[in-house]
Amino acid sequence: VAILFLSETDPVDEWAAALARALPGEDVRTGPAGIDGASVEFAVAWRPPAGALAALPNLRAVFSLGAGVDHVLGDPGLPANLPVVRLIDPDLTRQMTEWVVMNVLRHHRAMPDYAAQQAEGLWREIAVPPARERRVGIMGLGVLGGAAATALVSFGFALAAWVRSRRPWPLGELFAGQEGLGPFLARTDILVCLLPLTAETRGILDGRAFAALPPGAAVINAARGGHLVEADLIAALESGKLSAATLDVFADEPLPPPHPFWRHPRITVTPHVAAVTRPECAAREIAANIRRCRAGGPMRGTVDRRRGY
Ligand code: NDP
Ligand code: OXD
Repeated sequence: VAILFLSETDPVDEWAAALARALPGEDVRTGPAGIDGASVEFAVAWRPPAGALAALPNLRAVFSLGAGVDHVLGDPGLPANLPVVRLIDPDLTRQMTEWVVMNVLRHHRAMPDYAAQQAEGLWREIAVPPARERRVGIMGLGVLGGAAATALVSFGFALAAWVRSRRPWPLGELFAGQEGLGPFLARTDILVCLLPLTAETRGILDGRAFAALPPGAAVINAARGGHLVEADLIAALESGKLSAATLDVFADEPLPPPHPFWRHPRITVTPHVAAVTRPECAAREIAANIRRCRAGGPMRGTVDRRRGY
């Protein structure tokens, strides 16, 4: 078996067909049942059950079905030296850029307030500053955050980003590390989270972060639910410290029906759809990496397991 597909939530047949098209002649299997684990060379996985990858002793790499790899790295039985490869896919990047631009513009142009006004039949203009005075801050300037920043700068927003490692950045102000976080938040009216979920970033959108933002700031989370301390968000919205939030990802997905986010007047919910992996596009990227690996070269998107992304 060359490639084993492991996901309980993705369309198996579509994936099997896409992988077979991208890797003609390869033996592609779906699900671990009836397979000799020792024969599997590569796994393509989304939230693999704990221990599933450890049962494949000759695995050369595991490919995440998404850009995030927290669902793989969270397996305590993950073999120590197994290369974990995240998905870098122009289609995924384009979708995320669309979603982020759409929501930054929504908050910039006071759409949550206009929606509330419409519910009351209220015809009233809300003053909005020009884009150059609207300070947008992106947490995480990787493949997705970087592309979103490039698109946002064309609207003229005052951009900043927060990253781990300092370097030159021509599109705006760059803040790095723990010491950069406070100043970054203090100058951010619309905060966009596009960080990977790691030990360092879990719970980073908490009451302390919200307190550091200017009054009336908006928060957009397209990264992972684990970044957000949910009760702190509700408290910051209720107190008026934050004006609104748009959330695509949640600690518990699907977001349970009784969850207060569903009905909160200042929260917009989308069901983890900011960027959805399309099998046809992703299979091409995974196939290219399998070829690189077989040729003895580095794979694109190999995760630094120590950093967690
Ligand atoms: P990348 O690995 O390309 O980029 C990660 C960025 O985060 C880098 O700029 C990195 O800084 C920064 N970063 C990481 N840790 C820290 C830290 N401790 N402090 C400050 N900055 C940090 O990731 P992608 O852009 O490909 O993806 C980001 C995330 O988006 C994914 O991990 C996933 O969780 C989420 N996602 C959500 C989707 C959705 O539909 N909602 C779809 C796809 C992805 P540096 O540049 O210094 O290394
Ligand atoms: C991803 C996701 O990580 O869809 O790609 O969340």
